[in-house]
Amino acid sequence: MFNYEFWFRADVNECAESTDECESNEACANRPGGYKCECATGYESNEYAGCKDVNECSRNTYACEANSRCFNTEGSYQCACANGFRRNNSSQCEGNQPRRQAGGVGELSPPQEAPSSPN
Ligand SMILES: [Ca+2]
Repeated sequence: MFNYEFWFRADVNECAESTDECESNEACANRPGGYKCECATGYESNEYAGCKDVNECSRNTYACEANSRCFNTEGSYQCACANGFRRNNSSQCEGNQPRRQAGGVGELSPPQEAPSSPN
């Protein structure tokens, strides 16, 4: 016997219709008869806290140009010119005053990570 109800309801795409209840750090994946919330790009599954941000900077999975530094952000990361360097018209970090290059505070302060202190 033809199951009309199953045929009618088989292919509801909750993701496309935005009726899913995935969190902002999750990506909706449509499944037959339902959907699944998976960690979005830039996040990974954490046993205790759901999808957590990946720190690309500490994992060395970032790609920043020369003379720039990596700053972790929620769901991604950003590159900012290191101290003494400025972004030129070619979007490269060039410096004519690289005097405070090492050990200084960056031009941007990372919003979430407290600097590690020796004590
Ligand atoms: Ca990140």
